[in-house]
Amino acid sequence: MRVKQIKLREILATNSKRTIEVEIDTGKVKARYGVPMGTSTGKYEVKSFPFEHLTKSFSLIKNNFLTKNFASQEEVDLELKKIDGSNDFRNIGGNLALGISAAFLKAFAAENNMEVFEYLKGRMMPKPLCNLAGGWHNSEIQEFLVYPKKQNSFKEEIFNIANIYLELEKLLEKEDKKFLHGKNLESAWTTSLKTEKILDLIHKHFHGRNINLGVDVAGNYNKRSAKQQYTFMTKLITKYNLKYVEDPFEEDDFELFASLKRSNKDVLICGDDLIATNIYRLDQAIKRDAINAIIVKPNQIGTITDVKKVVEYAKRHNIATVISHRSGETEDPLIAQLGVGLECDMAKIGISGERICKINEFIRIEERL
Ligand code: 2PG
Ligand code: MG
Repeated sequence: MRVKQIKLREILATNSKRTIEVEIDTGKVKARYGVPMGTSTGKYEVKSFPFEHLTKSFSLIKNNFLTKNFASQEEVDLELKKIDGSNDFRNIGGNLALGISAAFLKAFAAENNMEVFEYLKGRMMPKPLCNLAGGWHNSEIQEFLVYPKKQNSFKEEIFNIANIYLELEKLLEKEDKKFLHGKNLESAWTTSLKTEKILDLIHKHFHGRNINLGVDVAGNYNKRSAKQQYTFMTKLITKYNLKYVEDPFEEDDFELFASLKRSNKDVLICGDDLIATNIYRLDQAIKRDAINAIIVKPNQIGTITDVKKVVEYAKRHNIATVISHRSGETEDPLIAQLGVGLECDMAKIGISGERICKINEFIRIEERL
């Protein structure tokens, strides 16, 4: 595939910060991808830069790319890595790399008259993993999450979770005197209730509704020591029957992840910042038996090929794969296409507000399947 035109533009993300979008034109099809951004970014993610820092590397890439004929996604991504020369896109920027890589993926699919999930040859609908409530990004528990225990249809289960989200609003109205229907960066309810009170509410009112309960701790110890954090996590898991715990410890604490996993065999212990969608970090985690689930965020690693590789590697080692949005998103629904195309087990996508772009894309894909 040859590209006739490639453009970089600055657009807004859902957090009102500026991000980038890459658009390519092959003469036959046009494709574009808006790159998301994290708030609690892990230190092992590839480097991202603001638009004004990217223009120089972009013109370099543009000149190079306009002269080439790419036969596959792998070739595109290899070329990006070659131009950059580092292992974390510190030269051209991981956000720019992903913008180009993902725009190419869409173009490859479109040139073949296919949707991305079809082009990737996947057919499995992930289970939605949705945050109902949360504090801000530095609170004790960043996200209070639910996902279906069993799923026949994605649509049925996402509607079930949406009902729960709306019922939770009513409960918060009653229980939280300070509740003003506020939402956080991912449009989950913000509440002044304490961690255990929130878990209590969700557990008590919704446990019979085909959902499992989980949390994303985002490695925040809230002034506890690592040992105290371990005790706290164990208590929450037991008391509220948590089935999913993301980043309960800091991003270098493989050993603590491993002991939590050892003593909670039926709980998904998920690595987000711990792994940063990086196959070498995943390999370390596997060797230490630290996790049984992995968050997959394309912009943590910078190319579609590396996303595919990390998902395949995780699957080979029986690690549940969770494709995920970022707190700062664009309206781009690509993660839904990737979730199905790569046959991920779950998709962390929120349940309200701007998050519906991904949800509705999943609904459309399911209809096609
Ligand atoms: C997380 C995410 C998404 P951010 O911690 O898992 O929910 O937040 O994009 O800020 O890393
Ligand atoms: Mg996380």
